[in-house]
Amino acid sequence: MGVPEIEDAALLFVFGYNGADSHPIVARRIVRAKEKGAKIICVDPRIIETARIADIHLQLKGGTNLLLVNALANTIIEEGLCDDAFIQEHSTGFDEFKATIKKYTPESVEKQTQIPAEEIRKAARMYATSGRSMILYGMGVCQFGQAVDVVKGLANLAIMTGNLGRPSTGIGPVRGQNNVQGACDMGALPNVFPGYQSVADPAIREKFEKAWGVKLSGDVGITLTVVPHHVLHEKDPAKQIHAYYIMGEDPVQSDPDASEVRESLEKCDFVVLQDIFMNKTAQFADVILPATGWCEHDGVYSCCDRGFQKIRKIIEPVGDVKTDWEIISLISTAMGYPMKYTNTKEIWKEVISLCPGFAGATDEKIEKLGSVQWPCRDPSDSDTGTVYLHKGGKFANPDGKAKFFGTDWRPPMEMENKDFPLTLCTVREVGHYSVRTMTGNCRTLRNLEDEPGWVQISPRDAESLGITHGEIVRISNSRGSVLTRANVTDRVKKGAVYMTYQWWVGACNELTLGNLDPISKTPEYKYCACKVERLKDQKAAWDEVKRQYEELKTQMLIEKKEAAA
Ligand SMILES: Nc1nc2c(c(=O)[nH]1)N[C@H]1C(S)=C(S)[C@@H](COP(=O)(O)OP(=O)(O)OC[C@H]3O[C@@H](n4cnc5c(=O)[nH]c(N)nc54)[C@H](O)[C@@H]3O)O[C@H]1N2
Ligand SMILES: Nc1nc2c(c(=O)[nH]1)N[C@H]1C(S)=C(S)[C@@H](COP(=O)(O)OP(=O)(O)OC[C@H]3O[C@@H](n4cnc5c(=O)[nH]c(N)nc54)[C@H](O)[C@@H]3O)O[C@H]1N2
Ligand SMILES: [Mo]
Repeated sequence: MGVPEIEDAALLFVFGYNGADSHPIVARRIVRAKEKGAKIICVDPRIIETARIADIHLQLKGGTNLLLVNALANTIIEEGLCDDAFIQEHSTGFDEFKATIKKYTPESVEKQTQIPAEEIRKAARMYATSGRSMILYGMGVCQFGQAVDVVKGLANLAIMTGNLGRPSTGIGPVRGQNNVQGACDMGALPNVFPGYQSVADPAIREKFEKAWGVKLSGDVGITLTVVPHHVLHEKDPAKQIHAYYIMGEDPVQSDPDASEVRESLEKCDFVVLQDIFMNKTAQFADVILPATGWCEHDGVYSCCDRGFQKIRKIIEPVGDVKTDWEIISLISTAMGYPMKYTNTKEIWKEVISLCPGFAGATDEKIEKLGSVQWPCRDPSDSDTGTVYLHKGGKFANPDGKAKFFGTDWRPPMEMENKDFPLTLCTVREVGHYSVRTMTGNCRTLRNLEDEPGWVQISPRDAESLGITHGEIVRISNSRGSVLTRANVTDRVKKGAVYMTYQWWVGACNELTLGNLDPISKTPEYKYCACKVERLKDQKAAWDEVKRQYEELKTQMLIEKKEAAA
């Protein structure tokens, strides 16, 4: 699907995705769809903005996604709302799937999901019968130990109702950052070269070996989230990590279980950080390579809808910096493999020459059309790219069919307990971005919202803990303990608290745990146990917050830079 198609859906099924805070521009399309008459179903444990304009808000208990998704599928089958012709012609595995989800009646999941069975039925009917239902999902799906199964579960809903391969239908992973899709497109995944070409395929390896004049390994690499394990606990010397080259990432702030991340960085023999600002990880770096920011260089981004778009240099870089591609080229050359690009157009030309799915997305075409969505295989003007996938019910599996996957629900790994009675879920807020180097270096944004961040807590939990709105509280569990402010709000349910991962002092990743989905290796950022405590001496608490913040600002050179400006 393309982002503009959102407006023309007859129904939007927004699942674990908070567009208003995370992608305000996409969120406007959701509002526009509503204005055009679309129905909206919102599945989120919090009363987010989408919930306020939704026809149905399924305010489930966090961590119960697959129970709900399976119950929706169960209802669609039981009530005879399937698109039988589509299932027959375009899919495999339906009978097995049916057998797996038979036990997931709406009644059977009522208690755990905290959603009345009748609400689940209503939502299932609405989704199955709208004619053009589109699913948008986000981190409320992906950041669990069981994530890929839920994505497949959402795909099951689309396949069984024939909501695929037509405009304004389908399943939209509204991907995180402006270029997270591009990182994957360019092969920043452990198992593929650029263009999703498998490293395990000898013919593909041979193609890249010829083009680059090197010998390439067919071994699948590792993901970011298992690096600490490979540094700290790996017994096989061939798999141990001793040096870590980190580019555009701040693992100390953004990876789960920060104390383990720090331990692993300390143990690494050599750490390189290539970034545009000092960040928390910079403290552990042996070498820092300063790069240019997005206004200071040319490039191509891929939008979450697979659209290639150009970014352009509009100002001269300030200071002793180089573009990321120049730094990589220089390092490579120094290491004995000369890279001699003179501009990004040359790099792009090489990309499309090696990736059949991108071959038609020439620089000129992207320039002319503004956005070209892959697959785009033909360089001629007639191929303007692919707005939505699976047209005519054709799928990428060898048999051309979609496959149903029925899976059973697994609870999150660390459930609330006697010592840590609340669940912590970590999310985003609109005013600050990811590890906050970019927005935290901006005084205007800091004036709007600053350290130590907030923890959203329900009025009932706050009352029983004796906490009032705006007070500094301590939030802790077996892994760590941080200070933040209490945001007492009835947008969250009793028993669950929410922090955003933007804050350096109120750093929620001191508490999160590295329970990874077995396939995607994404951590369970959305669920762990914690406790929240009232602090009697508020002045001492604020002094401590200020002390920690000043220390971090000094490390990140923020005051120094501003004093100089
Ligand atoms: N302002 C701002 N914008 C950003 C970012 C930022 O840091 N700041 N980060 C960017 C990045 S990297 C990304 S990946 C995107 C992510 O954007 P989103 O996908 O919107 O991410 P989150 O806010 O983490 O989570 C979405 C929702 O999942 C809900 N949720 C929690 N648990 C569950 C559950 O068990 N089931 C369901 N169904 N929902 C649940 C949360 O309440 C939350 O509202 O945002 C991007 N945009
Ligand atoms: N608890 C919790 N933790 C989370 C999440 C959550 O929901 N909860 N979300 C996770 C998600 S979805 C994501 S995507 C990650 C994001 O986490 P990160 O990728 O670590 O965070 P970012 O802020 O996107 O940027 C990382 C670094 O890139 C630098 N940078 C920016 N532009 C450039 C550039 O052009 N070149 C170079 N070399 N560097 C640049 C920034 O200064 C910053 O230091 O966090 C994850 N961590
Ligand atoms: Mo992300």
